[in-house]
Amino acid sequence: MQDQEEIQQTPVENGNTYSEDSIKVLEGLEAVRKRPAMYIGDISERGLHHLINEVVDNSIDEALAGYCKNISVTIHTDGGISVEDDGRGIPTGIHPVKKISTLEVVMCTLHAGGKFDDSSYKVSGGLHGVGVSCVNALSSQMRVTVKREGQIFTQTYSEGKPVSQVEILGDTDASGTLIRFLPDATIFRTTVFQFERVAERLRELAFLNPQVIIHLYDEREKQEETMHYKGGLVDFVKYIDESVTSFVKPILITGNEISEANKNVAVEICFQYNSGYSENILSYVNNINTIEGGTHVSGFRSALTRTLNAYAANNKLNKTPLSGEDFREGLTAIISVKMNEPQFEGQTKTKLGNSDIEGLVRQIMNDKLAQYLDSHPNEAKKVLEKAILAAEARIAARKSRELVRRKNAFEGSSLPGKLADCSIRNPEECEIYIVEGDSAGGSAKQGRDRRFQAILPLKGKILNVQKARLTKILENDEIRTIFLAIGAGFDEEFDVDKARYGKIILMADADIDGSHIRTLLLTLFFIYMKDLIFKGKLYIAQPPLYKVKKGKGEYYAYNDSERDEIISRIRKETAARKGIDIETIEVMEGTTPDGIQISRFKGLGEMNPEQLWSTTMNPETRTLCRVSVEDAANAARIFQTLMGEKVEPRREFIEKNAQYVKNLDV
Ligand code: 0RA
Repeated sequence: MQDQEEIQQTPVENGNTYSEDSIKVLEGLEAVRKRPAMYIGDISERGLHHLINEVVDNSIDEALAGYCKNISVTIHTDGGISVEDDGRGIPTGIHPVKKISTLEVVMCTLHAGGKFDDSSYKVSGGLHGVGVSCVNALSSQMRVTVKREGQIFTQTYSEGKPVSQVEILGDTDASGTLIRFLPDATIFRTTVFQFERVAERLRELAFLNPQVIIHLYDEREKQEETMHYKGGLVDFVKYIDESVTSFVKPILITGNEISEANKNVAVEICFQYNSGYSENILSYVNNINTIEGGTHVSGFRSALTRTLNAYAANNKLNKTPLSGEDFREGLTAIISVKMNEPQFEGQTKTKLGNSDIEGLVRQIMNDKLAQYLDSHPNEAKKVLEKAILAAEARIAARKSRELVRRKNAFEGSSLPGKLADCSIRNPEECEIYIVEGDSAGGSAKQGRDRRFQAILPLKGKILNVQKARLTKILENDEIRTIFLAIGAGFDEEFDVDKARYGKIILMADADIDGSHIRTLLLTLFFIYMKDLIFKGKLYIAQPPLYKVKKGKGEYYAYNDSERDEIISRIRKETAARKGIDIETIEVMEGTTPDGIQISRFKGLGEMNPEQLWSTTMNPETRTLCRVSVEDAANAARIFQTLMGEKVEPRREFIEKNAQYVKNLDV
């Protein structure tokens, strides 16, 4: 869920000024190199990983069109990536208009990568469906090898421009495309690919497209994973709910329909109920995660409510009237729609807008769910019993909410006593640090710039909102304090525009406990204040892990490799100054008392106010991670694992991630 994008406060634009007559429309791949963020979102770790998606999406397109079965992705030791598929291969004949090889046209022309026929679904309809030519533009080297029509063709490029002709290497019976690229280190802030981050998206694609077999191999660590889920969405739902107990088998609903707009639409839905209280709906259109939902999700929700209510009425199962949310308590659902020409709307262009899809999904769900309920009376009964319990709890919660509201607990006037507020009132300029522990809270209060920084210290762990019903949540002091301080209301009445701060920053220790607290807080925001995340207002502070000291010089490192870099830089400087060679220095460092001292910060509380300010809170020098719900599937699973009732998977998960504490939030 957390995006590792760095929000270091440096200007995005490079400061170029354009005189009127120097303005020209940038064409082609030069534009991509000048403004990479416009094409791939950003140039952080997220943008880097997005390069792989762009290439793999083309291979998935081939699979959807029925021509490709295997996709292999390799992370090479030189930092490059290969993506190989056994599709038809990129066309190589002479392009009728450009009079050069179509291969070169596809690889070097913006937006020329798409399929030309209308019979297959295009995956590349979403956020940054910019194609393989963009990846080419942002690579210092690229090589494509195509097997097609009996021959093997190849061409190489640099920064998006060909550095060779299309050459024929020999004959073959096979077909397919192999693309190898090396991301341009002058463009990306980091060029190191993370196995798990690559694996997450590939796994998602493998669940959504059960016909493909995806193989991921990491040459660096000799790590590999084959992703092939014949069960498709059923496997996906089980994967997400692996650490919670579900009390019905996953229900699979599929349909192929012609939409009102006369297009072929494939709908696949799988859902199950677990003993938890939260609702978990993941939705996709053409393999793109529609984070903000849309017409397919509305169709699903309304049909779920309508069909279950009708069944309850026909079988005289309920005394209490049931509402939609009652049927979504403990629900994990995946909705996947494949269609032509999806329209994406919303804040992040991840909301399906095509209006005819709502009725189409509703119809398929109504018909097939009614059939399912009729043929599975035991399961139907269990689902309805759960919904009735939820309705009773909801009514109780409303009562206590009204009570709370009457006491004016969430409304503006009275701010919590623990909050050290800032003096500026304009939310856009203000930020609040939600800090774990009183001692760290104290340092933060002293170290902050009180004009625009507010501090809210929290005591210990907050309530796990995924495991508790609303009534209990409303009674919890820590949670009430958070809502009060933010001042934007609660749950259904939550209005992000009323938030008293432009940035909400979570600050916890970089250890397992801190990570757990972060997860609990993320869960609270994820479930009850999602819009803060959509609007990009939720952040995670990045305190340093190490202090490296040499003489009077003090340096902070945020991870192991930064620490090692600092050490070697100091050694080089010392060596240069003393005129001795670096090996001698290394030997001396181990023994001399005036050597380099490395201390590890065990917690925020170990830092004094000045240190905390300069390393973690000063906007000029700090690094913040913005929380995003880009990888909703992974976030959902992590929440279930950390919050679910099964202990063993949680222990395993924490142990596996212990040395990469940061990854717990990914
Ligand atoms: C353009 C047209 C066709 C296929 C492709 C591009 C294509 C691109 C990529 C990128 C990676 N793997 C790919 N596989 C195919 C259609 C070709 C035809 O009609 O035969």
